Order: sequence, then C-alpha cells, then structure tokens
Amino acid sequence: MSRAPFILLINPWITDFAAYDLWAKPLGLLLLASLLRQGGCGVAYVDCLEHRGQAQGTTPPRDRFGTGKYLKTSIPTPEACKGFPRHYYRYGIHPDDFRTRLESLSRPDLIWVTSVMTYWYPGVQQTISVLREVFPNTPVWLGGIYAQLCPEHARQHAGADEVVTHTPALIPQHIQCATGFAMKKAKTWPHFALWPGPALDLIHAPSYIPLLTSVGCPFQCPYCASSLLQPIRERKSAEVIADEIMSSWRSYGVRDYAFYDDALLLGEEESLRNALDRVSRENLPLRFHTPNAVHVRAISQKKAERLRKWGFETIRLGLETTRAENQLKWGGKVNNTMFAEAVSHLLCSGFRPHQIGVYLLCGLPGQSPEEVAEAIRRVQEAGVMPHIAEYSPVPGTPTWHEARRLSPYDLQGEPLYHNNTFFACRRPDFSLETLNHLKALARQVRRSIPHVESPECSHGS
Ligand code: B12
Ligand code: SF4
Repeated sequence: MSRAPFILLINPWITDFAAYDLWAKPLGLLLLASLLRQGGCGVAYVDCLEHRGQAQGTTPPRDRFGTGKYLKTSIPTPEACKGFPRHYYRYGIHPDDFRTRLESLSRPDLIWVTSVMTYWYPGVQQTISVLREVFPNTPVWLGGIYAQLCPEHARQHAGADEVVTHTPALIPQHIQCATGFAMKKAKTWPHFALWPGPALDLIHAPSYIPLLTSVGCPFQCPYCASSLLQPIRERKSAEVIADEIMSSWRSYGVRDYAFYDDALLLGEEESLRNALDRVSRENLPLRFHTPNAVHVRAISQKKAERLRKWGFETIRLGLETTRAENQLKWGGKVNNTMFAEAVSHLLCSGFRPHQIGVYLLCGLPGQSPEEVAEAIRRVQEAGVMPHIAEYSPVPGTPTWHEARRLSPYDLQGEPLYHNNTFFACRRPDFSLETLNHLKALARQVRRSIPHVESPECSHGS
C-alpha cells in the first residue's frame, strides 16, 4: 500500500482493585497521534476510559481540578489474586459502547493499543479481544509501558499481532514495512524536543490538560524504570512549551494542567522557567499540578516563589524515607534538611499546607514499618500532607531482583503481582495489615491538616 494508512489508536480499559483519574491521560498515544498526522496518516481515537458512557447511563462528575472517578463494572477477581480482600473492576465504558464506537468507524489499516501499568494487562487483553471481533482482518500493535517492561508476557498473553518495544525513532520505518507508506517528517521521531504537542482535539471534553516538557531523569533510583523507558534526557524549548500551554488554553479554556515529567524542575532554567514566565505575563487563570512529584532539591526560596506566581496549585514532593542510609541507597537525591527547607520555602511563598503532598515509599525490600511510621511523623511535624506510595516491583530495575527473591509470589510470570494494592512484597514483619495501618495513619494526618483556601495568585481570576 502506498496511500496514507488510517490508524486507529486505542486507550484500553484498566482492570484493578482501585483506580481514580488523577490527571491520567494516555499522553504517549496522544503524542504518537500528532506525529502520525504530521507524517500524513489518518488517525481515529477511541478511549475506553472516557467518562461518558451510553450503556451505563451516567457520567461520574469531575472533582476538583478536573480529576474524578471512572465508570466501572465489577468483574471476577483473576485466579492469581483470588482471596485478596478487595473487589476487582474493569474501569471505563461498557463493552457495548466500545463496540458501537468501533462500528461507527471505517475499517482501519492498523490498530495501535497503548498500555500503562504492567498489572493492568487483563484490561489490554479484553480490549484487544473486542477489537478482533469488530476488525478481524486488521493487524493490532501493542506498545507502551507494559509492552516495554514485560515484552515476553505481552507477546504470549495480550493477543496483539505485534508488541512494539523499540524506540520511537524506528517506528516510521516499521510503518513503511507494514503498509508501504513512507512517512513525512520521519526525522522528527528520534527527537522528543522536536515533537508536536499531544493531539488534544481527540479527547472528548477535556477537564484537564496533560503536559510533558521533558523526558528522562538524571537520577537512577534502584526501584524506578525511568532510565529503562526514557534513557536519553531531552527537554522542549521555552517557546514550544509556552505555545503548547497557551494554545490549549485558547482551544479548550481548561484551567488545569498536569505535568508528567520525571524531573520537571531539574535543569529547567532555560526552558520551563522562561516558558512559564511568558505564560504568566498573559494573566491566564491557569492551575498547574505535579501528581508525579518534583525533586525536593530543586525547591529554593526563589523557585518556590516562582511556582506560586506561575499558578502551581498541587505540589507533590518525593521524600520517600527519612532514614539517611536508605535515602542514599535509593538514589541520593534528597535528605531531611533539604526536605525541611523545601517545605519552609513553599509555605513562606504562600502555599497552604494542604497543597503540599509528600510521597513516602512503603514496603520496599529491606524497609521496616517503623521507618514508614517515622517518615509519616516527620511530614506531620513539617505540617504538610503524607501520601503513601506502596511499592510496585518494576521489571528490570535493580530492586526487582531483590523483590523476586523476597516475594512468595511469581513476580516474573504474573504481572498482576506488581500491583501496588496487592503488595506482593508483604512479609511476616511487613504484612498487608501493617501496610493498611500505615495508609490509615497517613490519611489521619492528612485529615488533621487545615484545608485553608489560598488567595488566588496575582494572575488568577
Ligand atoms: C505520569 C505517570 C503516572 C501518573 C498517571 C499516568 C497514567 N497515564 O495513567 C500518576 C501520577 C497518576 C501515576 C501513578 C502511579 N504510577 Co506512574 N508513572 C507515570 C510516568 C512518570 C509517566 C508515564 C507517561 O505518561 N509517560 C510519557 C509517555 C510519552 O510515554 P509512554 O506512555 O511510555 O508512551 C511512549 C511509548 O511507550 C510509546 N507507545 C505508547 N503506546 C504505544 C502504542 C504503540 C502501538 C506503539 C507503537 C508505541 C507506543 O510511544 C510513546 C512515545 O514515546 C511513568 C514513568 C515513565 N517515565 O514513563 C510512571 C510509571 C508508569 N508509574 C509507575 C508506578 C509504580 C505508579 C504508582 C503505582 C505509584 C504508587 N505507588 O502510587 C501509581 C499507580 C496508579 C494506579 N492507579 O495504579 C511505574 C510503573 C509500575 C508498573 N508496574 O507498571 C512507572 C513506570 C514509574 C516507575 N516507578 O518506574 N503515574
Ligand atoms: S528521581 Fe524519580 S524519576 Fe528519577 S530515577 Fe529517581 S524515582 Fe525515577
């Protein structure tokens, strides 16, 4: 085929014990959509996680800042997790809605399915099986984080014709081999900094906008897959970042923007800072959120003041632990003095305590419950909000090998055991009950933090 192919992009269902749309859009797929369009391909997009559903008859309301619940259907708990004391759900639209949406499209030449958490693979399988029913003759490619972290599992179980794990640089060539079509602007694909912004027009009624200004991270924390997924650090220019933000404001009028960067505030002087200075001069009522945590070491007094002036609303800091030996072992990126200073700078700059959340790792191999409780207390003393991040063993990371040795579950063969809620690294001295107790303790501390609205920043409406 040498005519431009028509590619159908799919954001699959999530299957999990719990899921909440905490500014979670399939950003990778939306970026690919823009690259494909730029290359001359036709694209369509179906989002199994859309909030509006015909068959379920309801649309869950949006919470503050555009986040919210997904539609959900109770489904049987997979055999591997039988006996786990939580209900299991498929999150997203009803299968009948999905079929109706697919049947309204002309037959695609290729179908691309993305994937995020490794333990959401049953949602990917179910999505692909419906795609096969409706478009039996169209090749299905699977990419994304599950595909990259568990390629062999995905090849055996997902039901796709191809599991794509190579870098985006090679995708245009791959499309040409499959369809005969030579993509325009193929030289853009290897360079994230040159990519167009995500195809936001494909999202139905966006309530927030996902932003990615950089890829990669200069740290190599042993439990994290950042360097496996994005080995090269690259950042978009100030001009491009500012244009992306302002054009989405003009097109959608949405106030909330969530950054997905792994290292948003590190080395951002030339780009993010100039971009947000420029955006802030426009006096738009924008609110920025960092659900993926920013580096504590990057928060100087000046930076904190700028964050406030730019309209940052939700700040999440990565503290992880307050024990010095583990701070060093887990990446050496933070210590308690840096943490205390960062919180003080943020509070002095006008952030309210409830706007500052602090991620604490919980249940890593070698970590004791006392260590987590101590960290919760330290965050409480600082007067801000502790959030427990239960350990999810991530394939290919250094801690993964330790986790496999320690866990009684087959982490290698069954990605369902990577689920942070399932907590497969539980052990006699760190049980599921202990984990739940620590989560309750953190919740109790959060409830004790006064929720005082901050006055809007100078540029707010
Ligand atoms: C943003 C983010 C989040 C967001 C939400 C993301 C979402 N969309 O749902 C928030 C903050 C909510 C979040 C939460 C969590 N996260 Co998270 N998150 C990320 C992060 C930083 C970025 C993901 C992203 O959007 N990347 C940007 C896009 C551009 O990349 P991409 O999706 O991979 O797409 C590219 C390619 O894969 C490819 N591609 C994608 N699809 C397709 C399809 C085809 C056909 C092809 C050809 C190519 C292709 O092309 C794209 C462009 O290059 C990753 C780390 C990382 N650096 O990737 C962790 C990561 C995914 N998260 C992780 C974890 C552990 C968590 C938490 C469990 C943390 C915790 N303990 O609380 C929670 C779980 C939440 C839940 N509900 O279960 C782990 C994964 C764990 C796992 N076992 O899968 C990661 C890898 C971080 C890590 N620790 O290593 N996360
Ligand atoms: S600093 Fe954060 S993103 Fe970077 S490697 Fe460590 S955990 Fe991953």
